[in-house]
Amino acid sequence: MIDLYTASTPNGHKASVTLEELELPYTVRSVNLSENEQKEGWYLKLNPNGRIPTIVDRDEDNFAVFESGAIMIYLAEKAGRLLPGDSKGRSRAIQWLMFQMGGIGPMMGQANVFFRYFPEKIQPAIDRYQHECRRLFEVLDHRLGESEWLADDYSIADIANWCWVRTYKWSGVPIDGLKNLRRWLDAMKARPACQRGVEVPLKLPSMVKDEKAAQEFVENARKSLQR
Ligand SMILES: N[C@@H](CCC(=O)N[C@@H](CS)C(=O)NCC(=O)O)C(=O)O
Repeated sequence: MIDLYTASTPNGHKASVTLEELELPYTVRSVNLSENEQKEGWYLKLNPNGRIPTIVDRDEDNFAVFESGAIMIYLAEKAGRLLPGDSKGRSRAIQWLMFQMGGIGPMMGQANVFFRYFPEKIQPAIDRYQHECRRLFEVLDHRLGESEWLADDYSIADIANWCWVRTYKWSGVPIDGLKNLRRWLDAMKARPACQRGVEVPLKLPSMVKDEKAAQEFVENARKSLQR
């Protein structure tokens, strides 16, 4: 049994979608980011970085894993699925996973900070991160023009990138003209495990449609930025 410590964010969803796809039994412990619970001493013992997600594998002497990419690799290896066994196939999947960890995630995160959360509008910073996200989306689109999935078969690399890219409207980054990316986004969204995973720990209203929910989300994010 896996214990998942998480919140409704793209990095949290990477862990819950992976658990859903692998059909591994897990419990969910919701971490209250607006109350800064992720920086409490008990949680820092599991995740020294004080961020979500974290898993604890109760079957392996309560082994704790932090960093969403490391969690995905750990779970895929535990279940023996979603990460190829041969060294080149495994490397290809890890390359696209790291592309998300070092590119898509941090850049979309910063686009959100400057486009949505920062009280001052610093246009050059907004442009910088949104343009870089668009460039990264074009890299994905090119890859998806030559392959159905990012690596050889459906893998944790698709899950990691999708959990972020699906929120492109919130980051204010257009996907116009990226037809391969659009095809892949639709294919991912149609997977029942993906649908279930993004409702963990709870189903959020669409931030781009629900103004009140968006405002509340922005206020909480602003509080976190001030800490
Ligand atoms: N590199 C980390 C990033 C995790 C991360 O940034 N989590 C955010 C939510 S998406 C968080 O916990 N934010 C709260 C905070 O920064 O205190 C990972 O991939 O696990």
